[in-house]
Formats: sequence, C-alpha cells, structure tokens
Amino acid sequence: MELVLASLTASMQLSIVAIAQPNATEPDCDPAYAEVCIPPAPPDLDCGDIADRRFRVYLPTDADKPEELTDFDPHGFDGDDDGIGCERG
Ligand SMILES: [Ca+2]
Repeated sequence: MELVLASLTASMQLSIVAIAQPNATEPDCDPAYAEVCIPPAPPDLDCGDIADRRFRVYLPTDADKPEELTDFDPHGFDGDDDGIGCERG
C-alpha cells in the first residue's frame, strides 16, 4: 500500500513538471537581438513600435551568435544588414 502511494505521488509530481515546462521554455525576448528584450514575432514589430535604437542584431556570419538561433532579425529592424537595428527614427 505504501509503495502504491509513493508511486502515485511520484507520477503526480511528474505531471506538474510536464505542465510547467512549456511556459518555462517559451522566451519573452527574441534571441535574434543581443542587447534588448524584444518579444518574438508574430506580431511583426517595426522600429516605431519599440523604444530601443541602435541595438545589436545578430547576423548569420557572427561568430558569437546563439547556436540555436535560426531566424535572424524576424522583425526586420536591420534592413541594411549591418548588424545594427533601428539606426534611424
Ligand atoms: Ca542596420
């Protein structure tokens, strides 16, 4: 009986971890932008929607870019691809 109870408690704890996991891994800041916290797209944001200016945008050629990063500049802040977002405006 004690064994059944212990097993039940363990499986309940596993369920709680499984439920909590998706929220923990969902980023609020898009990893494409190094210095600022910008929510991931969608929705697509423009420079007019954010307060940050002249912040770093990771380029595919950057040696120090995050390894898991595949979607570079999803918001299109760095239209001229020089690695700096929202120079103007
Ligand atoms: Ca730029």
